[in-house]
Amino acid sequence: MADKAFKRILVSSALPYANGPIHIGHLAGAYIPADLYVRYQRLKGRDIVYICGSDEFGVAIVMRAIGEGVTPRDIVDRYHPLIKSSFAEIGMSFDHYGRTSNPMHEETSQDFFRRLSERGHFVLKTDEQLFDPEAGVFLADRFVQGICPICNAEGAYGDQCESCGSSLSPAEILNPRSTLTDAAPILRETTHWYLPLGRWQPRLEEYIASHPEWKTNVRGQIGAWFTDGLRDRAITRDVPWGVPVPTEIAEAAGVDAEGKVIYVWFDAPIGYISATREWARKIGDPDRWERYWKDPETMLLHFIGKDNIVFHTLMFPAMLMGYGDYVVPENVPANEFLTIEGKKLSTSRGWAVWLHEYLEVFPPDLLRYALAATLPETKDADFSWKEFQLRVNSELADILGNFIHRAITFATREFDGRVPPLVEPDARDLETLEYLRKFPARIGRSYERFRLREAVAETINLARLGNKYFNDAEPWKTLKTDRRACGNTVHVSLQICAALRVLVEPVLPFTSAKLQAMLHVEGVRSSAPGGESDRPVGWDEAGGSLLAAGHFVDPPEILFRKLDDDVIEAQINKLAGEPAMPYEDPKDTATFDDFVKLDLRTGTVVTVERVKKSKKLLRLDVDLGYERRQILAGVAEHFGPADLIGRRVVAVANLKPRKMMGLESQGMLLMAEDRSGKLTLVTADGENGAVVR
Ligand code: B3M
Ligand code: ZN
Repeated sequence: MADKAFKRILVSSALPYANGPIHIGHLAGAYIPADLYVRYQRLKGRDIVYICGSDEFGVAIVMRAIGEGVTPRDIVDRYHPLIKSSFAEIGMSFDHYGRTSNPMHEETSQDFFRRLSERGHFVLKTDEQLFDPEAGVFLADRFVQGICPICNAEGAYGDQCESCGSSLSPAEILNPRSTLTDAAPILRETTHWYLPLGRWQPRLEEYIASHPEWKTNVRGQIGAWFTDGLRDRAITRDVPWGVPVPTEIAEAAGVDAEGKVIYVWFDAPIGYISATREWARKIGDPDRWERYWKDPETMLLHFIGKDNIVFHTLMFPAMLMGYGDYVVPENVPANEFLTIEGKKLSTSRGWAVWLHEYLEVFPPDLLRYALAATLPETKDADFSWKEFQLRVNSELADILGNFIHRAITFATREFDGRVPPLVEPDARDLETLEYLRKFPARIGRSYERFRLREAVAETINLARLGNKYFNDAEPWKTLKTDRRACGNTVHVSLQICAALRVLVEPVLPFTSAKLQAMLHVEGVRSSAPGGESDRPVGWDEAGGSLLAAGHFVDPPEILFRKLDDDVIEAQINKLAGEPAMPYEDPKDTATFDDFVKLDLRTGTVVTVERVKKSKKLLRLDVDLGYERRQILAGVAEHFGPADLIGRRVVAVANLKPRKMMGLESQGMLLMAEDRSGKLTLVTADGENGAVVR
């Protein structure tokens, strides 16, 4: 499969949820890698279409809306345009950027649902699901939070545990609470459609086995799913926001269609298809999308982050096979996660670098380059502002920018900006030209294998080669002693500049455009969507001689300015500083009677130990004067035993005991949580057992 020759390529990047802006973790996962790859392929002259769009359904959007007291529509209408424009500014070269609330998407998703239903690929099940008695709604996915049954971390969501990455269902969550009201959910009957993935396991195993070339991080995760055995996946939800289940299907099944929507992970990948259909309509060739989805000579590629692997490698392929006629993904080059300054990225703690904020300060190419050079391709990788500075200053400015600047400056000053002819080149000239000729294929090999970091490193190596050649040839000396040799050096150096103008385009498209404005290389293809794809000079030609003798180049402009320490410090401080978080909303009024129901007592912490196999829980013994209590507190990430032992605390002493990890918690300690999530202990003087009121 890996060697099959394809006629065309369809590339997608994961559809970002339109519930917040884009940050660099997103970029490093699914966007920068895809854009580099796509631009490379466009320069190769391949027939390629690049699709993305906003994922506008799902519980994540609804939760955000509830949190802000607005409608889901308000949320997506706010973030879709922001995401779209920041993508454009960083140079994402989508052929089309759609949104799943578009009519084309509803139509396409319902068509899928109907066809799979007609073909008997669904099962209908009525069972008891978690229901919030206070809010009066079923608690799908992220509406439930509690303890992870796999790793015992607290705060696991109904669909996924962010600590261990396990994918979960709400019913599996231990000690579940409603994220809407904090109520303990009750069980209530409801009917849903399921995709019995187990039926597809043999075919999926065969499919995955036919792709030994996939990245090991991807194959590893899939292997674990197969070992567990694929289970039925619910593909509908009781939430008021999503693609409606087609009424006639609900009616035929005797189910009330009201409020039943298709699960977001069923409709979102179909978003790739509906966006391709929108693209085809946009270019005035409405049927053209089918070629990219149904012709076996299409190579379908999904660029995603690691948390989306199961949906793209198992669930979506099963849906495509079930529908029939569709191609299945040829590769899913998923990336691992990006940390920032060594810490896990967290949007709620403000530990993130937001794309739209970055763009207010720096040019887009710097981030494209810095991220491409550190992509989490095989394991998690770290972004640090110091490394960003170092890459900009010592790679982009000192190597790439410097080489181009000195070569063109020399040509302008000593040869009136005209490319000198190559006359009786010496061994060094010939060797360098020969080396240059091989570069496109050499970098290309890395692109073809999705080794984008390597591709970018190789690209900079060409500028390194240029610098070395220029230094060794010493044209400032031969200028006086051997004008022919000097002209040859300038000739070869300008050819390297011209090659760079093409070869840096995938990673540095804006810089490449500036280079074009200085060098005026003729007939070069464009890596932009819908750009000049029929021109003679593309990737494969870039290593040849692109500039004829006598060709005129303009004086150079500075391509990269070095970044000063204070600019970088400012970014580091911003990251660690005040989180851009709102204060928590004021709570509803409580009566005095409500308040006095709580028995608040002062006490002293006498023992503290970590609870085995739990990242978050500490077990404490607290002396309340009249008795000792065992209290479990989910604060192990904030405090160690030494921070708490001997401390005077305030405890809720009449809270109904709760079991966690097999231990009973007989109370709760009061703490204050600030907007960044930092906890401080509430303390009190006086004797143990004093009543707080
Ligand atoms: N919106 C999840 C995410 O942003 C989801 C991807 C959909 S891709 C079809 O991680
Ligand atoms: Zn877990």
